[in-house]
Amino acid sequence: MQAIAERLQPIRHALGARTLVMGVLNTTPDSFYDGGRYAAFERALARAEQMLAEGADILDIGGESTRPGAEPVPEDEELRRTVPVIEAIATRYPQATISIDTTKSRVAELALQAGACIINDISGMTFDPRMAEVAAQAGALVVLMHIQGTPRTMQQNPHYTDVVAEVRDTLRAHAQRAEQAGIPRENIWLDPGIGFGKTVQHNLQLLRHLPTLKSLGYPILIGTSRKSFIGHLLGGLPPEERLEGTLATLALAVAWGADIVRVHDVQAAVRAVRIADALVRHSPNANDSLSLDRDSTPSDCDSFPSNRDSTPSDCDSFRLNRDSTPSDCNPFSMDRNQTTIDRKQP
Ligand code: HH2
Repeated sequence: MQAIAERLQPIRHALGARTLVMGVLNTTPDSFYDGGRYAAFERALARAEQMLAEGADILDIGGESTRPGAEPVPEDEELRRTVPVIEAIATRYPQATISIDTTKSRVAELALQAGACIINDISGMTFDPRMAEVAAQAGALVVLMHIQGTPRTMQQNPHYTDVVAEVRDTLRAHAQRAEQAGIPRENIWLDPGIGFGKTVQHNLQLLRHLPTLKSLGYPILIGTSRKSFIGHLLGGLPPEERLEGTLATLALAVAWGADIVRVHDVQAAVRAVRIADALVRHSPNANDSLSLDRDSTPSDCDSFPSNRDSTPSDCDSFRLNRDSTPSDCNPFSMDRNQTTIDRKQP
């Protein structure tokens, strides 16, 4: 099997040139959207194949639901659900980039041995003190997410004085701890944790203020896919009817600086982010994002800064004011004051 550094090469190459799409594959019976669909081994493999064919850059394999109220899954059970699937995907599709969605260091360790090269830890490596050591020793890339509380309790009463500043500071601290543990900077991605101890308004504020999180200097991953805030904003739609809302969040997240999106619907998401990329990154050819933009005129180019890290003052013609406060700029004005939270879905 390839070394982890080699397995990470394809995504290192593509990162920044286009938005990477991470496809969700939960081998759980109870995940809020795909629970039970891919718990059987053959179904999980078929789903992996489908997501790769649809253009997934990364497959994120999870064996424990982290939906609000979820109880922890014993380590043995999580291993039983995830490791054989990872091993089989890595064998059948050696080019696939596989991520393990876990907070347990032993699960991460065995998943890396089975063929994963990314650890996606919703606790930002805080639930298991050995996680950072496992990641550092293996040379794995880590996704460090923000969560307030634990999945069991996080939606009981999410509270922040300034959600954007608090999430930014926590993510900065996660990254610093990771680097101190020996994980190189280029192996760290950050994620504000949409739906993890957040009200609808908290989620919206974090999305609008992605440039603040981006200013930490790490790639940003966003996981809005079919989450409950989308259902709330659309009058209570169930997860099955949240695709269009999800795609809207993806396009704006890309415009606001997201580098990786974690989604259930790979084909739809790939199509949406390619268009967003064409607008934001000047990469108009969906299949070759590094090709030259032969159709763009100089005036097209002048109207938008090619550097997405530029400050709003650099890009006066960019209509979305990336530093505006929620009250200035509320594209979701339908439900500005909504604070209700769904207890079953992130
Ligand atoms: N969301 C979920 C799980 N893992 N990881 C990251 N980095 N970011 C996220 O937003 C995120 C995540 C929840 O979605 P899902 O896996 O579909 O549901 P469940 O936790 O019920 O399995």
